[in-house]
Amino acid sequence: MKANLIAKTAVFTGLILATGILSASAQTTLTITHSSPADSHFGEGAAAFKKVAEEKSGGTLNVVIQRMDNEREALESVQFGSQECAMGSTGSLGNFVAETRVLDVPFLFDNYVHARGVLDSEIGGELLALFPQHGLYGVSWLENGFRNLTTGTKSVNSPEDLRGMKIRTMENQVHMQAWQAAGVLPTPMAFSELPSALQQGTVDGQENSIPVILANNLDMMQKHLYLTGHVYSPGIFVCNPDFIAGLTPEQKAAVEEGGKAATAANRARVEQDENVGIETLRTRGIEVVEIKDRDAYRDAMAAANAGFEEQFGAELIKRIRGWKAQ
Ligand code: EAX
Repeated sequence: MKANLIAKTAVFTGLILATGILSASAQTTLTITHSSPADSHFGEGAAAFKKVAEEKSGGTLNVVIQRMDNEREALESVQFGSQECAMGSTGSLGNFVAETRVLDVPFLFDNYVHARGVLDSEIGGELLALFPQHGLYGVSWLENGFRNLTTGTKSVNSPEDLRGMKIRTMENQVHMQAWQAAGVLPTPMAFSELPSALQQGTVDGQENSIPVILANNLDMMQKHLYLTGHVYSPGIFVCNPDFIAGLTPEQKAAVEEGGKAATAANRARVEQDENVGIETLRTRGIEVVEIKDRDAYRDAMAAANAGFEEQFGAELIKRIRGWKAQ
């Protein structure tokens, strides 16, 4: 009787275990965070990823999308493995994969075609290949957009006026060095802290892409928008390398396909925001100032260039600047 009960319990436990294992292997949950709201260039990238990755994995991947505006913490969590993947700007990525900082050099790219071309070329591929050495897996390059200066009460008629101003920057050494060269007091902080810093006036201004300004209503907290386009801000889609290594070949392919779809959707939204966003911002009330003499901004930051060449190699910078569409 007792033996029978033990046997039955064993079978029952075995069944529970088997079902547990089956349902666990049937679906793998992939949590991905992104900065900015769902209705943004990153939100659309994440949604496109979810659709394609779930479909191509035959339903074995369950993608959960969450918002997280502290991009450094998101990267730390991915590296640590407490979340599977993240999308956002490369603002703090250089603190993890130092080599990617070369992309943050101001006035490096002439336009979107140039920037996208470099990221899609072997240069972008070589950089992605370095991620696993730093505990991250780079799925695909995304885009945050060319960055523009915004200020609160202070107006800027020329880069000279920037001297002594406190400008929030991303937690990015290259950006900080460039602003410092222009006489600015760069104030690095996570994006999650930016709205309150602007509202409280702890900084005189900030710089960001049109998609980010629009999606996060930063224009409501600023009076002037200067279309400086001083630096291209890439985006990145990363996952935890052990998570990727544990996927089936079909799931891995689904993540890669999803990554391509994310890039396409994200870039399309940046383009749309760039095309109609400036007008939208103008009608919402912020003063939009075209910059006739962008070279003046380039010159103001030029003192940082020698340091950048030393850090990243003049050869690589030249290779990026000289990229031409095939
Ligand atoms: O979502 O921190 C920043 O300014 C970045 O542009 C961020 O990606 C915003």
